[in-house]
Amino acid sequence: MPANESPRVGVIMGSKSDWPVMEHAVDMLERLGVACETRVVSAHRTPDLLFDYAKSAAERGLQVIIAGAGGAAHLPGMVASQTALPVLGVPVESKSLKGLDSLLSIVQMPGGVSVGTLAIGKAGATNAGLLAAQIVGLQDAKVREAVEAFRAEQARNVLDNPDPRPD
Ligand code: RP5
Repeated sequence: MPANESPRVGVIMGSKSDWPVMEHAVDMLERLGVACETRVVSAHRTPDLLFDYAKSAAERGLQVIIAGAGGAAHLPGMVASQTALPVLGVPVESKSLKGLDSLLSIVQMPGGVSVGTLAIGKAGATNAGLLAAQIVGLQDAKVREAVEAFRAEQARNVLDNPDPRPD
């Protein structure tokens, strides 16, 4: 991906401590050639920044926002309330409730403000990156081809290794 390409996906998270999960979204976007930006934006610790970030996202050229948070995870929903861009929420695993709290906080949006909620943890972050690329790919044939190639490779890996026993 060209270094000077402007970001089309914003990957934000409530805390630095979310990075080990959210980096999987970034890895997938990079793999599929989608430029992204990353930053910590906390719904509770930096609410003004959250509003500024979400309100300016579309005019800055972002097409999708991925928001990851744990515990009382209000970040994705609050971002969605301030932008018409698609928002993908990733529930980060919490220490006390293993991410069930994060999942329910993100998935139970009231009708009228949507957040596309992914699975808890690494799988959710990975799929958020993939889904964001699929959305970007609606208008970008190169990204669409990268998604198709990724899926074909994944299928080939399974078909080429049918034996479930360890090597
Ligand atoms: C949430 O609180 C963050 O998204 C994080 O998952 C959780 C804990 O944050 P730290 O106390 O580790 O900064 O806002």
